[in-house]
Amino acid sequence: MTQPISLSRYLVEEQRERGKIPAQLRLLLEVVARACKGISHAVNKGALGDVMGSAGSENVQGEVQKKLDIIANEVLIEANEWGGHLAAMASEEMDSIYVVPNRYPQGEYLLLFDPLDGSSNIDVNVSIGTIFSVLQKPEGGAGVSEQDFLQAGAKQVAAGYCVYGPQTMLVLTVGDGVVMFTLDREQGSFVLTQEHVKVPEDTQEFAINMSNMRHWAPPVKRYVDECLQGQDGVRGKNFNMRWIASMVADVHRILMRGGVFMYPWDQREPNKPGKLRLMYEANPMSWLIEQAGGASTNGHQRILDIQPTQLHERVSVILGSKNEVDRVTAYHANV
Ligand code: P6P
Repeated sequence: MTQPISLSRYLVEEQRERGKIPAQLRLLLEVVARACKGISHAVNKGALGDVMGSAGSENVQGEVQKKLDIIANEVLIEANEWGGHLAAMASEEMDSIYVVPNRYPQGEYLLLFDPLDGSSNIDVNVSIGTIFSVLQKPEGGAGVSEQDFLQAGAKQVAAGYCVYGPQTMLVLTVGDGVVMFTLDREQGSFVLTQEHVKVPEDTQEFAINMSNMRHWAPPVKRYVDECLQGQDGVRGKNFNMRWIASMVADVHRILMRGGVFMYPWDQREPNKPGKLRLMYEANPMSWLIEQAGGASTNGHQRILDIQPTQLHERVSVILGSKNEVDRVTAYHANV
């Protein structure tokens, strides 16, 4: 029986055998994974751990923070600030960047995260997750500023998520395809359970919040209407719909069996390009999807090519099976 491959062994081999990552990035990813194990432990306690419900505060997005949002944010900050591989961190839960304190050595990487995405699902026991993205701090310049984070998603050196569902799974790319690890709670370690993850180019499953239909732009409405017409319509096949309201869980399903996920611009807040955040939701998820052979656009351009202007800027997201994303994007071009 072949020896199971741990996350640590996979990362050492990515560094030593395949030369895909330097030691400092390997160390950073090991620490992020360890922090996710800690978050998983807190999430799994539920009502037994006094971690449910809201914290009585709002985040930079004006959203009510759950206790677990704050706990997860603190776990990631405390796990990563002392290691010497980071210059600074940015989080959905913090207004501005967190510069590594002077008492610790500064590193060359920038870590961005949504510490607990989908937190509206916490109190109803539906899968949630941590999303993370790693950038290299630009060369030169003393210190580190928010401007250093404003890099296109194509500049990421690592990206992934940890989904806290029936299994706790870590899904990762360092630009060498997508790999999945399952947490072995008896060993306390992530074990490689899937590599060479591929998103089928076609699908019969779409994910969107249908309650917003009356607010959508025509290209999105056209695409969904055609899916709903099923085999009697222009698509000539029936479609299924899923919406978990937890991006991590919806993206995980798409990585496992294909599909298209859409959180498009809509008329409810016309001045906002979309609901989801570019830097620590759309960019890491888009890189994972592209590394698995899928596509990801904002309806007009590749999400990974978008040059950010603000740390917490939002973006319209259409990602998943390449042929479906191409179709929705083409409908936007024909407006
Ligand atoms: P809605 C969770 O709050 C989140 O940011 C994503 O994880 C999810 O896809 C989306 O928002 C759900 O939004 O409007 O359907 O509740």
